[in-house]
Amino acid sequence: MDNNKFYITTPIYYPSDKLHIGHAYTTTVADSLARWHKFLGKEVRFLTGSDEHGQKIQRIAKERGVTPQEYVDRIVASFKDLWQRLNIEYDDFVRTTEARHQRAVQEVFQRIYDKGDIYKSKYKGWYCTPCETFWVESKLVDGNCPDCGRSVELVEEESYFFKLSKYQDRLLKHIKENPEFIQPESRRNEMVNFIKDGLEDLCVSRTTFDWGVPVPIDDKHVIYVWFDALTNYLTGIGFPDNQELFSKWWPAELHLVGKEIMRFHTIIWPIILLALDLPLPKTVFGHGWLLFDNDKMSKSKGNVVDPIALIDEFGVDPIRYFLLREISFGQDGNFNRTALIERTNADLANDLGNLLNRSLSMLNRYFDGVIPAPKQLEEIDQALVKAANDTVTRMTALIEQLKINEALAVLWQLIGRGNKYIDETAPWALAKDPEKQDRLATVMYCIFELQRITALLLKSFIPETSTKIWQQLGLSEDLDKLLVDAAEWGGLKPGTATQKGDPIFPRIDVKAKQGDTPKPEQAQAEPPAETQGDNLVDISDFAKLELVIARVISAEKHPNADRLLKLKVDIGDSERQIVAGIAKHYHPSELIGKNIVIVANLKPAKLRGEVSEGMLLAASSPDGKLELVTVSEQIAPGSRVK
Ligand code: ME8
Repeated sequence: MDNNKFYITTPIYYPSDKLHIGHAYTTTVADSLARWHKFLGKEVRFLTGSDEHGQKIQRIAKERGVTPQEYVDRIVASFKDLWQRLNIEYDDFVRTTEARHQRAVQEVFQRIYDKGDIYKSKYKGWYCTPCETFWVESKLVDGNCPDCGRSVELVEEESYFFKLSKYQDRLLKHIKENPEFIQPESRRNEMVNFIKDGLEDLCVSRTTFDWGVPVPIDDKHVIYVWFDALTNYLTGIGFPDNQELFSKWWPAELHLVGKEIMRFHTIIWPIILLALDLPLPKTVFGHGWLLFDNDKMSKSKGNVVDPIALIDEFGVDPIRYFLLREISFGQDGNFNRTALIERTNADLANDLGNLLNRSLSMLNRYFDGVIPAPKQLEEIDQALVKAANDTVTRMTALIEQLKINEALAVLWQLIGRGNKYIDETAPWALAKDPEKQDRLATVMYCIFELQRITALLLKSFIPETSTKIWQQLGLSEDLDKLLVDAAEWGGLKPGTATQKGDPIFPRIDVKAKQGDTPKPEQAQAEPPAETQGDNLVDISDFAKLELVIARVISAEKHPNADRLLKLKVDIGDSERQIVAGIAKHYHPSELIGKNIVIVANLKPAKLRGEVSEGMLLAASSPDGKLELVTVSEQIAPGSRVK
């Protein structure tokens, strides 16, 4: 197999309706994988499309009073709009109504017919139109489709049949000898059991409607929509007329599909290919379902999530990032707004956005925004270099195993490390000491080199953000063209003039979006870096907060967390324990006797095992230094701040 190419496909979706977030999920994953493999230096072909024939589409068009062609033309245009909004960079889009596809499907049918593997007979059995699937009576569940639970129709017609049974043993052998063929493993076992139960020959033509590709030898029949649709993977690489293109790309490295259509892709499709004497794709990966609030999305439940509305509201990268990061690839995952907002605030606004923002502010202040040359690397810097170089290796290995969410988690560990490095090296303290200018230069260089590497590692997943970071870093190379070797430490040129811009991810105001509150741990331990938004509150909202003066009686380090301090405070009529993320900014002894402001009616929360009964208020300077809000000793503990 040619290791230097990567041919990846998504399912071609039915234009029976507009696409939802589930379709966006598969396609975003495929797009990110395609981009990642390009980044690795491979030649990549990424194919998607639309599955436009069949009884379902013909019926819907009739209900709407338009021709099937008019109907699909409109919906397919909306598919392409969505892919553009999601920054999906496909190389080809196969519409099954295109002439080139009709040519490919008829050729496949004809070759298999000529070989003697398709024969004419009579079909009598059940059909599920929403799934476009034939069922024998014994497989029905309570008389309904075993896949979707909807009612099935009795079909009795003359049909052409494809000898699946003839290839059963060859397919089982292939699956056994090629463990990477069906992934993940749980799905492989399911498919093997299904095949071992015995394969019935498949009905591959219909006569009771005409919205399909005509059978080449018998135009009373149209070809079964799944036989038609699966062939798109060949159409998109020039089959049968462009032999050069076809032999360059076939077999595919990866067919990415949802788990409900694994049977078609791991039984019918490989048997079509075996009958054609073509090699089988390297891997068919069946990912899990995206649920909405833990429930399957469906129109009748009214819980279908429209990706365009989400992009309009949050921007494209929070959606892409959420889909890639939140769901363990292969398993079912849950979509809901709270999780989306929390992910965006925690990972994109706090970790990634804040790192850029605070470091650019410091660079502007200490070096007029120009990257200084690094001097002697100390141990802490060398550890950062190693962490960055290891991240590239670890991500590559994880993506090879399609563990995309884990690869992003690894990248976020590095980003977290970058923030920690700033806290630990405390550039604001170095800047005060003229003798530490060299050290300050080294630290600032390391912080920015880390972010140059991060932008490169992000570009396959959230390309728009990666470009924004690149621009603010003032880098001139064409980001699109850079490959993984550019992510090695040391590529940042001293003298680069950065260009600080707006924060790349303003925090989303959780309350304004949905009347919800952030997790207590985030609210208390992580003072927000940038709070933006034009969401006004009225005075009654403000009055709900009990802001009071608290006098610090004692302060000590948290036993289990470097960032946290544990304070005892007097609030007039009682004492409280407060745990706060200020250890990097205050020595416990500095705090004793201070009159600070706390939110006294925040629900208590445990932070690393210690109860915190309130939250103190603080503000951070552009370079990340925190300062507590205080009032003079004249004000008695317990006084309300109004
Ligand atoms: O099956 N979660 O098209 P389709 C995750 N035309 N993925 C989801 C999803 C969800 N809730 N909902 C849909 C067809 N998908 C055929 C395919 S291929 C030769 C023919 C994704 O419009 C997932 O990839 O019903 C699933 O397999 C596909 O959309 C089904 O799209």
